[in-house]
Amino acid sequence: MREPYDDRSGRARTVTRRRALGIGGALGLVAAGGLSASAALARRTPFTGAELRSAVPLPPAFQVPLPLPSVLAPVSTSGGVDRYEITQREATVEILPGVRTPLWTYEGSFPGPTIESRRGRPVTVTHRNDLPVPTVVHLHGGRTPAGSDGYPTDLVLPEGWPDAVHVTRTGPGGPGHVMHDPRAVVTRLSRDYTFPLDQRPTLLWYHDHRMDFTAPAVWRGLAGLHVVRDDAEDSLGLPAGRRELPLMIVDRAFAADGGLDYPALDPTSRERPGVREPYLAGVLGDVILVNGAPWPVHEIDAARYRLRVLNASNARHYELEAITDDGHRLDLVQIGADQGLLAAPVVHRFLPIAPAERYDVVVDFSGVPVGGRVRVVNRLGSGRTRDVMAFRVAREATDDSRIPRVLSTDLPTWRRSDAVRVRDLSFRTGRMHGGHGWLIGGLPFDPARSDVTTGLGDVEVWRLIADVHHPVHLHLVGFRVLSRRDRPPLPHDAGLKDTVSLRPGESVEIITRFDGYRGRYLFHCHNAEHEDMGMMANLEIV
Ligand SMILES: [Cu+2]
Repeated sequence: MREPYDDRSGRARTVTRRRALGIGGALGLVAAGGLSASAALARRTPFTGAELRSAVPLPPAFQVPLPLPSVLAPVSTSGGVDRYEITQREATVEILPGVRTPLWTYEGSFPGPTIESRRGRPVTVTHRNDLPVPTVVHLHGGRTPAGSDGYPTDLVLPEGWPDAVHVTRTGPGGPGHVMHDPRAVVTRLSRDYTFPLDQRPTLLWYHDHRMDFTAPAVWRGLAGLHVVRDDAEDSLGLPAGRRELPLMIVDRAFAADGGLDYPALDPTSRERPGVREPYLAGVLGDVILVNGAPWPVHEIDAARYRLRVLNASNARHYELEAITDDGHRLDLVQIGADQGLLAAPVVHRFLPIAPAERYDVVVDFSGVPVGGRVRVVNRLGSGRTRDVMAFRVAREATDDSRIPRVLSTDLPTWRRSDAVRVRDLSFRTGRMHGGHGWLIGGLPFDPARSDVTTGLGDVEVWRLIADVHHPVHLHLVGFRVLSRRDRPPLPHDAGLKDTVSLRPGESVEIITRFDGYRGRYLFHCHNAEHEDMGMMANLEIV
């Protein structure tokens, strides 16, 4: 069977779009016929989740200018540390023209402000919580000491919230279930997060990671970018300045009152986690936002651009391509992955991107005539969700940028023989606290349980297996993809990753070395609804 994500397949657009793979259906099939039957069904769907329909009129595509998130100024740069302050607060912003949308934000905007940093220069961010619920900040892709990594029970409580020494989990549809996490480090009102940033330069992102409530918090706007740079990357001659564009892609849906729609069981995100039955496999919106604007357009020079793409959607997958209005497809030249530069460029015609993945891509617009338009489309979308954004070539321009044949020489080269152990980890649906859940190794997340314990410096191979789409993310470390379905990795698996997209029924092997810091970390599915409904596990480095 052809795969919707297969670069070599020209048939993706002929894949029948099923409205949703309901988890109830998947559960029934798992019970009746095991993983293979479920996977066979799921493989025909380009996504895992169900789509909300907006109740307000939606604007035409390619009218709103692409916003560029503001870069946050440090409050201090003394002592070799850059210090920042971010207030998490409610704000009302205009996302759809003429529509006012209340959000939860970092500093009043969505995306939040971007932090620009240099490799090896520590950054401390003081987050103040002025929201009505507890929060947790995680720097996705950061090589961060455990105390600042945003463990899901290390809550920052807002004013007036009762002292929460335990996490209450009632479970979607199930009886009460109380979890106690004696190791949680809870603060009130604010918390300092320190990031050493002793890591390869790349695009990171920060977002909420509160236990059981990450999905609604990110959906409401708690996400921002964090760039790490170094001199070696700066010297490569890649497109830079205004020819380097961060593109945070998300999908959202809008309710009749202009607010974001989300099928939460508890719309206040205070007590009861989870989403309504049709959305248990993931929440999809019918509006595509790039940097917080619906289907935006950006005026460009006829030149090369470096596009730093992040899929910050809760559950939606994209397979991006860039097409001119006369149907000519532009190459997507991948120069970097989640964890920085590749060894050498990889040319794609389409680029699949799962939730939380990043791709660093150069696109050459020099062949597009002035006045011409290039649309970025999602081959997995349909109707309005097929469009993502557009570029309009406004002027001729000189271009002295280049794409070196060698981009980096410092990628880890772990071999299977380096591994001191091999682990098998399944990512599947199942029962949790009397309701539906998403499980790793058959178990829902429990902060008090020991799942994976490894030694600092150990190299391990993990064999991951999925029922439906699960983008699997490890905190602290980057990894390399060794195989997919016992075959060599796909072209977009190149480089150093921190999130790998498991497709329905697929097994993927990854290899990594657990170095950096000791402590309690996590690995989890980055479908945010799955993550909230159990699909996380502890990673203890000793
Ligand atoms: Cu998942």
